[in-house]
Amino acid sequence: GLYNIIYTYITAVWIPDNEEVWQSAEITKNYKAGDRFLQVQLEDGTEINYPVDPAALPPLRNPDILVGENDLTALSYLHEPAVLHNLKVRFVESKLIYTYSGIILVAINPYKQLPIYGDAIIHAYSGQNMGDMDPHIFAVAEEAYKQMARNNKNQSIIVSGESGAGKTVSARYTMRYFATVSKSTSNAHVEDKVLASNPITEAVGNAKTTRNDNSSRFGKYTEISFDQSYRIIGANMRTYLLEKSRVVFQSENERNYHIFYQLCASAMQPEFQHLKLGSAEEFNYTRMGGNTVIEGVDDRANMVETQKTFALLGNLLEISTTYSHLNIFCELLDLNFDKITQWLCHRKIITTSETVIKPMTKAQAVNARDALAKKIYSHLFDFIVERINQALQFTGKQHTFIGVLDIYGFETFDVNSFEQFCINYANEKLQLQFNLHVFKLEQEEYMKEDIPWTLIDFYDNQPVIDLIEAKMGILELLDEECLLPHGTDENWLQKLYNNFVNKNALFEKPRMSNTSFIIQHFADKVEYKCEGFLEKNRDTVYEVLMEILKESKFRLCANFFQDNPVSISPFSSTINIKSARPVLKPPNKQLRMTVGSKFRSSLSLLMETLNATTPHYVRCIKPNDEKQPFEFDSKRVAQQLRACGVLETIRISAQSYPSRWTYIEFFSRYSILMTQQELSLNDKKQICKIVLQRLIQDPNQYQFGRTKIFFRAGQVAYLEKLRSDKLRHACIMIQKSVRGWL
Ligand code: AD9
Ligand code: MG
Repeated sequence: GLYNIIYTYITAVWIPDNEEVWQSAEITKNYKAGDRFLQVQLEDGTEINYPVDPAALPPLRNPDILVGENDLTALSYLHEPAVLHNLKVRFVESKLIYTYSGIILVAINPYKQLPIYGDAIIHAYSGQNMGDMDPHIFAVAEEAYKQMARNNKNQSIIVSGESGAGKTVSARYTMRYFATVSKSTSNAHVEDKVLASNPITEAVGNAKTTRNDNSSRFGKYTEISFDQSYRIIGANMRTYLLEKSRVVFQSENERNYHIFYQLCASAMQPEFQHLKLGSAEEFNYTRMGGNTVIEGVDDRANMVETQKTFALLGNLLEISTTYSHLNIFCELLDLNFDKITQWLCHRKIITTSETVIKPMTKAQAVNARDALAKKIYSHLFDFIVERINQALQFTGKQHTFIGVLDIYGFETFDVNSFEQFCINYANEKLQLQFNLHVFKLEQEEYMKEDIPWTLIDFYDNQPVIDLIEAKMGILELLDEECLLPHGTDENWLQKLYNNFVNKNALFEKPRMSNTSFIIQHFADKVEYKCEGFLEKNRDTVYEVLMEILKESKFRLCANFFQDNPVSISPFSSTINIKSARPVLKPPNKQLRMTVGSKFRSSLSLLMETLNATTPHYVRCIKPNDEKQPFEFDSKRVAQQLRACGVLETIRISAQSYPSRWTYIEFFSRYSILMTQQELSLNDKKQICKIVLQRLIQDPNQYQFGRTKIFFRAGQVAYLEKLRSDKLRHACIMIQKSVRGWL
C-alpha cells in the first residue's frame, strides 16, 4: 500500500542493466496502482514502457541530496542500486575510497598511491570522533584505540574482502597508526619490531598469484599489547591454514613463496653460498609457473630487507631450504643420503605374515617427495611465526590489546576444493559473529532510546555452520572417512548425499555431477569438487621418511619431526638441548588431528577471542580485475558487496529503522513543513511529534525515542519530497508576487 503511494511521488527508479547492473530511469507518467507498465526515460534519452510486476516494483532512487553521503545507511532507500550508485559517485567522481555503511568501513582499492596516509594525517585523526572526520582506515583505528582507553576493553579490527581487495594494506595501516600514536619513549624499538613482523611473514607466507602479486596465503590475527598508559609493549600473532600445496605446485603465471626467489636472487652473497643455490629457473619448485620474476619487484633488494627485519627482531634465522638436488638437500639437513634415497623410492608393506619392500611408481615417489617438502615448509613457517612471537614477547603486564585480523575473504572459483571449503567456512563464522554483534547493538540502541523492542528478522546463518561443523556434519563425516583404511573421496561424498540431500535445504547434489556437492552459503551457492578432500584433510607424510628426518643431525630439522619438540632459544642460532624447556607446540596427539578438525578448533578459539573484544569491521572491495586506478566495474563490486555481507547488513537495517534523526535535526530541516500554530508551541520535541503524526499517518512508520526519531525505510525520502515541493511552491509564490508588484 504505502509503497504504491510513495511511488506516485518519486520521479526516478532503478532498473536492471546488463552492463552496469542497474541504470537510472526517470518516471515520465504517474504510476497508478496495479499498472503493468511504467513509462520511463532512460539515461540515453529513450522513452520506454518498462514492464513491471505491480507486487514488486523496481527500487526507488534516492533524492539527489542524499547521493554522495559518507554513510550508506543515511540513504533513505536502502537497497543494492542505491548503495552501488553512492559508492560509485564517491569513488569515480570524488576519488573517495572510504565510505561507512553503519558500523562497517567500506574500502575500495584505488590501485594508486594516495597522499592520505602520512604522519600528518595520522595526527589529524588522533583524538577525533569518528563522525567528525571523513571516513578513513585511520578513523577506524582511532575509534578502536579510543574505545580501548575509554572502556578498558580489548578491541579487534576485522578486515575482510576477496583476494587483491586491499586487506593486507589496510591491516598494515592500522598497525602503523597504533605504532605512531602510542610511541613510547622508554622502549623505543618495540613499535618498529611489531611492524617488522609484517615483512617477514609476507616473505614466507605471501606469493604472486594471478589475482595479486603479493597475495597472503594464510590468515593472520595479530594482537598488539598495550600497557596501563596505552603504549605498545609487544605483540603476538596467530596464523591460520597456510596454503602448503604452493610449495610443490604453482599454476601458470604464479610463483612459490617470495622467500625462495629472494634466496635464489642472493645465491652468490657470501652468507648464502653454503646453501649452494642457483637461479630460480633451475629448480622445479620455483620455475613451474613459467615466470620467476614479478614486474617492478627486485627479489635481491627484498632479501636485504627481509634480512634487516630479521635482524631487527634479534632473530636472524639459519635459513635452510630443502629444494635443491638430493645430495645437497641431505648435506644441508644432515640426513642419511642412502636412507633418503631408499625411502623416497620404496615402500614398506607390513602384513601379518611378512614385511615386503616394494618400489614405488614414479608418481608415488613424486607424491612422497612433495608431501615431505610441504611438511618441512609448514614446520618452518610455524617455527618462524613462533620465533617472531618470542621476539615480540614483553616482560611487563599486558593491560589491553587490539587484535587485527587479516583473513581470506569468501571465495568461489570454477573448481572449488578443500581450501575454498575451509575459507568459506571461516567466513560463515565471521558473518555470524558480525550478525550477532549488529543485533546486540540494535538492541542496546533501542534500550537507550526507550523504544519498545521490535523483533528484527535478521539473517541467521547458524544452519550452514551446523551443516559443516555439528555432530554428523560434513567435517565429521570427512574425519570418519579418513579413519577408514579404504576410505575414498567418492564414498564420503555418497555419505553426504545420503545424509543431506532432501533433508537439509542448504545442501544440494548438482544435477549433472556425481563428484561434487553444493552448499548454499550466506553469500552465494558454491559447488565443491570432492576430489582430494580426504588427502588434504589427512595431510600425512610417509611414516618412514618422518623417522629419517627425526634422526637428522641438523637439530632444527630433527626438532620439526619430534613427538615432543624442544624449544629453541630465539637469540641463538645453536640449539641447546639441555636448556630446552617444553613449549607451546601441540602435543603429538594433535599432530595426528586432521586439518579440518584443527581448523575448526582454531576458528572457535578465534571467535571466542573476537567475542570478548569490541569489534570494528573493514570490508575491502576490489573495483576491477585489471588493477586499473579508479576503475569501477559495477558488476564486480555488486558481487563483492553481496559476498561480504554489506548488502545483508543493509537489508537488516532497512527492515528496522534505518534512518535516525535527532529532534533538533528534524526540527531545523523540516520547519518549513510546520504550521504557524505548531511553531507557536514551546516544546520543540513536542512540535516534532505533532508535525510528524500529521505528515505520516501510519504510526508504524516511525518511533519516538528519547533523543532521536527512528524512521522506517523510505520515510525520509517522502519528507524530502514534501519539503522540496513546498520550497518550489514558495518560490513560485514569491515570483508571482514580485511580478504583481511590477
Ligand atoms: V590477498 O587475499 O592477501 O590475495 P589482499 O591482502 O586483500 O589480497 P593487498 O592488501 O595485498 O590485497 O592489496 C593488493 C594490492 O592493491 C596492493 O599490493 C596495492 O598495490 C594495492 N592496494 C591495496 N590497497 C591500497 C591502498 N589503500 N592504496 C593504494 C592499494 N594501493
Ligand atoms: Mg593479503
